[in-house]
Amino acid sequence: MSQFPEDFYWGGAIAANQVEGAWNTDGKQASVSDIMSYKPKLDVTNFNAHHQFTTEKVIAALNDSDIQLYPKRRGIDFYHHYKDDVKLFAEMGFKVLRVSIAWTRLYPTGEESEPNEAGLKFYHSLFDELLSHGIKPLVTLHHYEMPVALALKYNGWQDRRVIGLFTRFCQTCFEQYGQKVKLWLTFNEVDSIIRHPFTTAGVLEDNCGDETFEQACYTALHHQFVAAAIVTRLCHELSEGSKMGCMLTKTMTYPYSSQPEDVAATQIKNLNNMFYSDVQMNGVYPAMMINMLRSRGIEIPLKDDDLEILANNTADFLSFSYYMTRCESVNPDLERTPGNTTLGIKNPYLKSSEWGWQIDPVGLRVSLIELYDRYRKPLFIVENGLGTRDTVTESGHIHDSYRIEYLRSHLIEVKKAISLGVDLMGYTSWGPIDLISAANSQVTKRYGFIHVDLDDMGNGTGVRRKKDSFEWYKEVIRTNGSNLE
Ligand code: BGP
Repeated sequence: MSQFPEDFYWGGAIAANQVEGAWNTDGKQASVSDIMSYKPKLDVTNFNAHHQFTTEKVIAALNDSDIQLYPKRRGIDFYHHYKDDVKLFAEMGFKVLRVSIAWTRLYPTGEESEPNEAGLKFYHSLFDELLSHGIKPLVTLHHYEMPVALALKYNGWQDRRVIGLFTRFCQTCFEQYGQKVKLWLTFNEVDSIIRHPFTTAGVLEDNCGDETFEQACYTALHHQFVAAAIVTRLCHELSEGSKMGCMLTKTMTYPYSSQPEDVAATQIKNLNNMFYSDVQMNGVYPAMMINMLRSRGIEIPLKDDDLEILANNTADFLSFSYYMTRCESVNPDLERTPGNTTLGIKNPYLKSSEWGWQIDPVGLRVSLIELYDRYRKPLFIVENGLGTRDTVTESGHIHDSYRIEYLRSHLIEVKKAISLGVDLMGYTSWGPIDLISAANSQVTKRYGFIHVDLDDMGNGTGVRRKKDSFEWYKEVIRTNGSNLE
């Protein structure tokens, strides 16, 4: 097979916290992302310093009403513009749109006894709008959107009781939207807990009780694994015909050289990366990882029938994000470059984006083959794209040939993997409309086919404009990828 399958899900991916805005409207309360401030000059050599939070920092942010400093609070106002935006996605021929449901719209503090009606209504309208255009929703249940209230009260996912609260939120989602949504994802980039534990799991470093901060992160991760398994079972029970995927940041690492020590160090990096999907796809903790963690004094806090729950409720498919690759070496003097919330050794064969992320289309083919060979279950690329600055010409055009080239070269590699037999369900490019970037909270790091007239401070009309890539992607979808070469 050298073509994309006939029923291939072409589309785009967004997340509530990066587009909706309206952060305290209609009963919604703050999520962890609403307290992430604008950081255009994020020092990735010390990424953790920016993403480790204390109670004091969170409370200060909650008391700060500055909307400019916290861009995710305003997003691109998708909350009020979604009908027009969905119309544009439909014009491109989208078959699927990946969105997330903000936990805080349905349960503002995570602990209400009844869901918030206005929040329920918003997502009903969004899904109805999508379906009326023939676009299927692919819904992430947890995309850096935990209620801040749960972070403060329970130290987020470190507390096992959060499993129950999240399960109740998911049950509401399945009962409310199970007829409209048949494709679901549990945790966005579940592995990101070790890179930014506060946004991924609400873990505050000063609030870990008897556990060290690192132990608290792995405790929280275990609770997320158990929760993902429980809601996978629930989803199958409550939403007939639904499929539940897990979601990994695919961070492919190459040995910088063929020196065996470089290869060995690289192997560990890659094992670490796939540890998360190993648990969610295979239903067991890999013994080698348990040993590696134990050697650092970390234990997985297994309780009762956790192992059975994990084993019996694996994900139906593996979805992943793919933006860049990196190298590894035992030589400490090699030049490093940032990636998606990571730092890696620079690959001399690759070019980088303005944000330092190394552009590697072939790495996507390698990733697809590796993941399919490892799990033998369908894959779904749910994020891929180029974040970069765009220029609007005097006549109002945006000539983003660089974006087209990035996406085209990646899709050609996807096609090669499919022709080898990789079972790929779909491809949703990240940020089909400009949105607030996750790590830096910038809008000027643009991913979209659709330009949004806003700057980093939120100045602008918010008007949507089609970039050159808009027509290009429309043609890719229309021809089912046969125009790529
Ligand atoms: C992924 C996240 C997304 C998204 C993307 C791009 O890790 O799942 O939410 O934002 O990265 O990263 P950024 O927005 O920092 O450019």
